[in-house]
Amino acid sequence: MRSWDDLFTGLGHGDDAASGTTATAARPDGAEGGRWFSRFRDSLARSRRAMTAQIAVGAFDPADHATWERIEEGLIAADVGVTSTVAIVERLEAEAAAGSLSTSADLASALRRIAAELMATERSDRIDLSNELTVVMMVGVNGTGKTTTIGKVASRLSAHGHKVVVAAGDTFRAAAAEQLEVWAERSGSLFVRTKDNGDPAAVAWDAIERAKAEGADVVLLDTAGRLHTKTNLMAELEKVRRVLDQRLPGAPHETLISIDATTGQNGMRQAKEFAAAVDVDGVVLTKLDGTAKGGIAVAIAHELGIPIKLVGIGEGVDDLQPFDADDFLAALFPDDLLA
Ligand SMILES: Nc1nc2c(ncn2[C@@H]2O[C@H](COP(=O)(O)OP(=O)(O)OP(=O)(O)O)[C@@H](O)[C@H]2O)c(=O)[nH]1
Ligand SMILES: [Mg+2]
Repeated sequence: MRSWDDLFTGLGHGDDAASGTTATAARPDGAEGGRWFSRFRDSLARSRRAMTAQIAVGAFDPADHATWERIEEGLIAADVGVTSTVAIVERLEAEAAAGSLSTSADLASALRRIAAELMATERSDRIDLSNELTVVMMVGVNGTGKTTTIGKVASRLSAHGHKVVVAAGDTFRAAAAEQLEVWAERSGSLFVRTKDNGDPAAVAWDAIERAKAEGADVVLLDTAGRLHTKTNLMAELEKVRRVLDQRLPGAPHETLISIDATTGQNGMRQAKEFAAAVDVDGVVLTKLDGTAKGGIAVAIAHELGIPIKLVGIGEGVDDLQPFDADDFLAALFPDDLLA
């Protein structure tokens, strides 16, 4: 097992397999896409409509200033954010001036290409799960979907034969451990917790001990999204990381930050503060099913410089998918964008 991607291939797509409905939706590149791709595309339809409502009021005319204003407004409406929007439109205008943009299909294809370039990061967009023991730590602002994502990941891992320890490092919020325990049971994972307001670093320690004792190969560590103060929270997360590394040098192998897509630019500002304090390897963009602002993915990858690895598209156990920028951008900026 080498990567996140592997967790979503090689098995039936969750309920699809169980219910006997086979995955049929075709991907634009002709590859086998599966139900998830059509759902992903549906969830972006609203973002696309928000954008085209702005853009499509007039004909696409690269020589007309109003065209560029509309494109700018459209990108902002889809929550691509000011910084990324300005970068995209500048490059589009330069290409138009060079004569390479004349039709709206040219525009859509240039949007996909430029956005993909902005979203490309130096960091690996994969996770290696081939260690003897891999520790994944989940961080992020409260309510963004950390616990739910851990539940979904635990279930994917279990389905692929991994032995998982789920650890309740959020000791601050009452009922946080109980919420996680439900997910742990559902996925057949081992569960580690401490008392309310206990030390999360002790939970991290216990989780490694338990994994070693029972031969588990993945630890998923939940953390608090909120404490009395932000400074306390960052210090706590730092301590947890130190303890993990002490018990298992190199851990955590993967720190994921969850970002709620529905909170748009505000959520991104909060995520920026988090990412500045904690070393983050990847983003889980949650609640993409409930937003007309899917363009936030472009802003996140561009402005944070952290790859989006997974997307949440619902509250159910199978509503988590690996992020594929090309698929995403094909859904956001289809050739018939202005049709
Ligand atoms: N629609 C939708 N809802 C989601 C998704 N992910 C999480 N949720 C819901 O968002 C709410 C908050 O999720 P949690 O997993 O509890 O968030 P958290 O980050 O652990 O929150 P704290 O523990 O308070 O810090 C729950 O009601 C989840 O069911 C998603 O991808 N789509
Ligand atoms: Mg939680």
